[in-house]
Amino acid sequence: MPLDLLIIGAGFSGLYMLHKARTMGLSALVLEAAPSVGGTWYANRYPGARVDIQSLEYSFSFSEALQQEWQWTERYAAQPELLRYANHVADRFDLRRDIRLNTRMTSARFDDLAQRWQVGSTGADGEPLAWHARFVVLASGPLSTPNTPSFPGLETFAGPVLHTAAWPHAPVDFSGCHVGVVGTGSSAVQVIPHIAQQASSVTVFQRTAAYVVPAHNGPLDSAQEARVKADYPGFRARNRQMRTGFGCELLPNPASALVASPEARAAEFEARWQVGGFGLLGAYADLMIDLQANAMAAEFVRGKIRDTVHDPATAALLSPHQPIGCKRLCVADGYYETFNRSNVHLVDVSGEPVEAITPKGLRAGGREHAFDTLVLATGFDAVTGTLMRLDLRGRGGLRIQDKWCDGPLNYLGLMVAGFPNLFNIAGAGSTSAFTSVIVSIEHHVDWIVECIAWMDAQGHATIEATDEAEHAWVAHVNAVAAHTVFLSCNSWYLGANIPGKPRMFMPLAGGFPAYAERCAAVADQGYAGFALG
Ligand code: N01
Repeated sequence: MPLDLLIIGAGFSGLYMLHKARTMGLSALVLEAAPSVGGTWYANRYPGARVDIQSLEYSFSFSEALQQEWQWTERYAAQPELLRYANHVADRFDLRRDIRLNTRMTSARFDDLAQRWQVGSTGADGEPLAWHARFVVLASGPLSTPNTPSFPGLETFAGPVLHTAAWPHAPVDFSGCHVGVVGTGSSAVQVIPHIAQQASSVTVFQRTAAYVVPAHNGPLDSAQEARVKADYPGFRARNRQMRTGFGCELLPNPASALVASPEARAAEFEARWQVGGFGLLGAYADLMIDLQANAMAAEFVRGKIRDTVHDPATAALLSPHQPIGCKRLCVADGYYETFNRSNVHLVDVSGEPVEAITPKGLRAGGREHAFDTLVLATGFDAVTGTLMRLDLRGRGGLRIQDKWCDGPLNYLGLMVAGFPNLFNIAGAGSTSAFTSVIVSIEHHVDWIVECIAWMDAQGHATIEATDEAEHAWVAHVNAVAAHTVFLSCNSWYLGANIPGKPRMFMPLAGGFPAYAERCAAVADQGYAGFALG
């Protein structure tokens, strides 16, 4: 008997997909390459790793019992607590019996005749295993394939090379070490302050300066927790009305930055800076759609950098020039302050890129910088990287690498023409990258199971995006992006962080409520834009 659903990945997406499938009476199995559930929160265990959205909002809403019983200790949970939460969910809903850990999916082919997927995997001992399923759900995460730049000489480095996205499980002791860190994105700004407290020296190699807003993390305020828990469903519903799926306690200001007085602007930015987190980008309605308005918020943050960093030359180097929020805003405490330490040095590699890693360090601009431990905080081959490494074939043997040679075509972010009965969670073409991803995950999973229930009720065996719907959707994603500041910098949203990757703006910047409405309308219209077999 084929399974109803084969789910790839046991992060938050895979866990909820399995739970929801079961509640609908569907047979489902999860394949997970890692030895644990938790996905991103299993792999990204560098010191300082924590979520950049408040835990009360970055958590499951599907079970009132779960959201009442779980107690977050901090405003922004750290990686160990998030991993405990994922494990708790797995236990609480008895999910483990249908999760195969240490099992990596290697291939998936759609069998046109049998109208089902044939999936190959390898277990921990390398033993090949085959699966048959009516539907495959890719719950493998948009940020799950680390990006290791192909620096010449990387393999010659004499000391340890650590990647933030594949951090060792044993604690790393940096005492007495001289550490080189490449990268200044979300992972780097969290890990650098921690390493700096332990290591003898830290040299940070910066290609693009990042905007870092404070989290003001601390113990979760019990009054806030009580208030939210008194009406958690209402809180979740209000968040689902937000473009980002979170932040309902600090509403976006509908006014334009361009008409506000300088004093009013400064006060608005300052108030949001004091709250911390992404709310700064909601200070004015035009910050993400108008470069002039955006520049006002950018200058406010540069002012904060100048106020914080004692050395003016270092402050200038740490000051970003791209529009704020164009690359994902970083949320962390103590990043800029770290550059006031005498053991922390900043090296600009924007004009003179890293030439080579040498046995004793790194060469850039003709100069060798010595260190004994290398930390790569160089991010991910985001959104498509994991799928493009799979042997994934749709109808007629169509390879995903051929289908996506110019970028990830998709419809609603959920399905790809030529790949029937293959659903993608939090993928290209959805708003997930701009939301609290758990809100997006719950939305995608609910849509998928409703779709399958409808297909079963109507007697359909297959569902597949049409080419027309797919092209129209990708055109819509591009058109929305064209009205924003997102195309004016090199970000992973665009695939620009990976040499040779096709440039296509992958996430939908239109806001979660409009996206959810569109998905619901498609379903209400009998799955318009899909071919049903
Ligand atoms: O990766 P990134 P990340 N030479 O791509 C640099 C989520 N996340 O792991 O900007 C020199 O943002 C690169 O430089 P540039 C979150 O969605 C969330 O930090 O490309 N430098 C950049 O500075 C986030 O957006 C959390 O010029 C090179 C850095 O490496 C996403 O994951 C925490 C280089 C990579 O930054 C990715 O974040 C962590 C090269 N050849 C991550 N190649 C939270 O929830 C790359 N770089 C808080």
